[in-house]
Amino acid sequence: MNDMTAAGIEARYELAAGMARDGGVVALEYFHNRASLAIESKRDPQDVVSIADRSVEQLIRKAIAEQFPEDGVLGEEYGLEAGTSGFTWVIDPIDGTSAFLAGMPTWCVSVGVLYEGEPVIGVINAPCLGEHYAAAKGQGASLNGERLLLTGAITPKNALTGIGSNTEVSPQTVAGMVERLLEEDGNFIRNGSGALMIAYVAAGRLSGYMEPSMHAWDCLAGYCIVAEAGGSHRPFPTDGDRLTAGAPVLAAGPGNMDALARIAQFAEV
Ligand code: LIP
Repeated sequence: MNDMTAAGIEARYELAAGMARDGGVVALEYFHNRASLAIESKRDPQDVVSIADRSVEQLIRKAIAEQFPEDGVLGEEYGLEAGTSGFTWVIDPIDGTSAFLAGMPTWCVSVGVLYEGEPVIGVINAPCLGEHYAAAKGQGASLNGERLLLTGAITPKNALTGIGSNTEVSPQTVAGMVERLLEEDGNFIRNGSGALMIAYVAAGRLSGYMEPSMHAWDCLAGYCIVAEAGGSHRPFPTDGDRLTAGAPVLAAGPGNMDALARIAQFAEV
């Protein structure tokens, strides 16, 4: 990584962290007043959105446009605006929208930055939990300022593994993953926010996280945090139209990738 790229990452890292926090403040206000939110279905009644998601994404997009107008931006609610700098922001204003609207605390604001398609910044802020995960390429990962360093102590056999699902994936595909995990003496959790569960992998709470299809805005901030904490992740295709398409997601703590890949059984990239 040359000095110019490193300087570009440093400048954006500060904004990403600030916008994840500021977005979290706005989202938390809506969360406390969620009874007044009009809930809309997107793909189907399991895929929901409200003004909370849109307001947070608009806030973050405005700040990026003011400071880095040459950057690309991809957000869950307003899609892709291509840039010219090589940097692309991937924003999930509220990941875990279903949990958010149901009054559960497992949701977060996820802000990632790619450079030439690679995750180089990841910030995930979970306001209800008081947790702020942050990482930048070569600078390590942290939770509330405390360094995250995975040791490989947890495995699918002695810890929980996150499994995500949504209506874009067949019930049989998800059931197969659950069955194979249970057959290998593991157990699973799904809290409705894939981004937050990927952050949990970086924090050593989960042996890994797998989901048959997620979008870049759901997972790439978390991928950066896991990598900088010493974990690993499956590649996520970001070239051309694949950046806005869904793809399988797998993040793993040290030593767990092979076992989790066997359980996930995702096709090669
Ligand atoms: C959610 C993901 C979750 C997935 C849900 C949904 P959203 O994102 O974080 O892992 O299982 O289907 O995609 O829609 O709440 O931002």
